[in-house]
Amino acid sequence: MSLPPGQRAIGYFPRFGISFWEPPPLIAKPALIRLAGAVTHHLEVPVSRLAELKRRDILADFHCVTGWTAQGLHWGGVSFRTFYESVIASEAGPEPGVSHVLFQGADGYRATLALDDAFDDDVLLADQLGGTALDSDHGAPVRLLSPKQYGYKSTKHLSCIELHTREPADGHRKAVLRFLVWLVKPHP
Ligand SMILES: Nc1nc2c(c(=O)[nH]1)N[C@H]1C(S)=C(S)[C@@H](COP(=O)(O)O)O[C@H]1N2
Ligand SMILES: [Mo]
Repeated sequence: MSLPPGQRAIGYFPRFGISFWEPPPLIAKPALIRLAGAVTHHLEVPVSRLAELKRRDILADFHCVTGWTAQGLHWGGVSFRTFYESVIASEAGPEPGVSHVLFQGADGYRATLALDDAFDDDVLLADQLGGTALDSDHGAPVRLLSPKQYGYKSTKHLSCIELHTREPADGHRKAVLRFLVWLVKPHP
């Protein structure tokens, strides 16, 4: 696949992120995804539910806004749209007018997608990479994958999905994270 402007292909897929000097976060067992925000029922969904839903495989390049691209990654998981329709809509009861979704990771990382973008066919809740369970470098036990957007939208170690009826301030609570995100966001 051709690369977006300014990207350079590297022959591997690094662990990356704005807290890469810290170890991956500890994940409670069983791992849960909390549903919050503009929903009538706040609930926690076991990550193991993903095994019961319609599965989807994606072959995609992964572009970090700092300039590297890892090519031809093979992901497995459940499309976010499937998860929304079969779990969030029926069990959490979204309020009318949901327009944005904030994905939070167990390390406190936050990224917001417009609902339309999150419903793109290739946006996954990914729990597999290269045919095996996602490892902690790349976001175990489950991460968002939005391959048409830069990597910073693809929250790793997904712990909470928060619905919003307007664009939320997805400001990071740690000042150092806010600063690092501010550094990378102006990239075209
Ligand atoms: N929870 C969490 N998710 C995150 C990050 C992070 O620091 N924490 N970094 C983001 C950025 S900037 C990129 S490029 C990708 C990197 O994913 P990788 O470590 O699997 O290469 O994860 C994104 N998701
Ligand atoms: Mo990134």
